[in-house]
Amino acid sequence: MFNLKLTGKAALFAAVFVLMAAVCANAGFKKEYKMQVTVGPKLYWGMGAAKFAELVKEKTNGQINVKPYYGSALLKGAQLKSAQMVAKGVIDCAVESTINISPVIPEANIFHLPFFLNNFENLDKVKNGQAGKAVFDALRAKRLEPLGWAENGFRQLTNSKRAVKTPADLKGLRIRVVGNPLFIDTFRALGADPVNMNWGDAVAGFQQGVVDGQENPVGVLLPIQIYQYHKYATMWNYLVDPLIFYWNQREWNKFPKDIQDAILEAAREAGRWETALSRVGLDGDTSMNILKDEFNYTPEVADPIAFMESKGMEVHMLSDAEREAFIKATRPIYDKWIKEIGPDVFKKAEADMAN
Ligand code: X2X
Repeated sequence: MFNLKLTGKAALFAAVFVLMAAVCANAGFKKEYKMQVTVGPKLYWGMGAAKFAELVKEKTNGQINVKPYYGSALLKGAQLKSAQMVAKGVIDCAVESTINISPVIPEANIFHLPFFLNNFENLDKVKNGQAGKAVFDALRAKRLEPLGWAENGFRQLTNSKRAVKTPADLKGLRIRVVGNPLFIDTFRALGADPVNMNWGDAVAGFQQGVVDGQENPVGVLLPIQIYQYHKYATMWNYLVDPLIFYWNQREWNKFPKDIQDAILEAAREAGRWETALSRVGLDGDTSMNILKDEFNYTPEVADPIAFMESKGMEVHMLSDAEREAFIKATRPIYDKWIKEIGPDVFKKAEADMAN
């Protein structure tokens, strides 16, 4: 009798426990997962963040709510703190440029060696190859879970003073760069006068003429209407910044497998869409066809170069012969930066490109 009573009580406790566990599991998700985004919602990168949030909601049946905080609002503009703050769990996730994660992930600077990866084919080989894997492994080692790639794009030079076709043309120009020291070294090697500035201050800097020029991809330059401030563009593909979707690892590991799979799928799809958007008109018809065929999406600007010209810009396409002088001027910084990145990662990238 006594035993039976106990068994009955135990069963009741067990049932209550199971019920509570189930309730907790559902309530275990946060109301909102905060996402760091460096730029605003109109830039292609920002549009990719919105797409990701929308797809996460859809694919998790509304269980996971990602909220993008644009303009590095969670970091008070300090874009280079992104990886550190997501690793700490102050921010849940991000879609971030490799440039901005490099203080925590020096391997990510493999994409920023000047005139190293200068076309989409090489970029894709490196992202999908051994070097890309090394960057993802480095994120995991810092308690950041990488979910997938997107793209800010190959960075192009614009300025208000003169056409730039040789390093001599850059001499003395004040060029706004991100506060990643690799960029300072590169522009000093080219004879320019680089100025560190967070993105949050940069557009006002262009407007007020605090700097003469800048370097950013077309997916940033068109939405901020760079043609209002700068007449000259040099399309030189001198380096690229892919974007990475990543999540605080502790939070990530709390998700059940089906939620993880849904978020990974959202990152893959949003990344494919945003990468195509950032490449439209720069890779023949390839990206335009991806957007039309896979996403039934027509971008506003089909040809970014023609668009900039239609706004009065003088756009110079750097030729291979002209590129040689820029390569020669920037090679002296390679030794130092290959050491910082890791010589093994550099070798992997070279091998990926040779594949
Ligand atoms: O600050 C920049 O130039 C930007 C927006 O491209 C990055 O965040 C790397």
